[in-house]
Amino acid sequence: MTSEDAPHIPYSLPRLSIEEMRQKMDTMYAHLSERRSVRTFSPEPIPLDVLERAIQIAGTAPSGAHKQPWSFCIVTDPELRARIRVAVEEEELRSYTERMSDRWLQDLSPLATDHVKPFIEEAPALIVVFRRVYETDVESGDRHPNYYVQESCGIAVGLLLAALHEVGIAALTHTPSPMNFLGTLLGRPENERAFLNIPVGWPANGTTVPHLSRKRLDEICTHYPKGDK
Ligand code: IYR
Repeated sequence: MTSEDAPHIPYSLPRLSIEEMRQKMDTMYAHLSERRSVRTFSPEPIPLDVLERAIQIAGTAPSGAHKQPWSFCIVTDPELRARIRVAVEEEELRSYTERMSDRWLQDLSPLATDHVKPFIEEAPALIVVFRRVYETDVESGDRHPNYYVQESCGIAVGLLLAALHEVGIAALTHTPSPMNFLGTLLGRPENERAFLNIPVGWPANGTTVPHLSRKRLDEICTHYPKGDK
């Protein structure tokens, strides 16, 4: 169904050969499977226009009713990052000592994380992502809801991470909790809630990552009917 005030326009995609599809997928998988969360960054500045381009890619994500309920803040200001680090470490200390269960701490132990977060100051930039829970009509001041905001922002961040990885920029999806202080420190509007803090940069020399493996295809994919392939 189309409506008169929102006309639809023609759309098509290139039709690849099956062999080309397989090859492209294999190449993309080989490349994306090299993506890792990194916690040690070189302080070298990254060109901001490259980060903006990655954010533009993130903004192509689908979203509930096309509301595009996301805002991305690029934070390079060292003084601001120092303040964010203090607030982050205060919350993380409480999380590690009071909020997280023994089971949670045990699950995290292979990652060797703790409440100390030097990457907030060492990485050349933070991309702080906010989810916009509603929009305010400029004229009437009325509030309009956004839809599937978590899902929409999650997809956008997935695209952001893939875009950064494409050009060799490492990232960490950091989730201090609670993280309301990010909205306060960055002076964000009332309709925004911090979603993720993403330090980005080149990995520091000597960076190591935990030796993790990913689930096999048959562990994450089920066919219906069962025998189909
Ligand atoms: N936010 C904390 C704890 C943490 C939680 C999960 I789940 C992780 O995958 C990693 C860390 C921190 O950043 O240390």
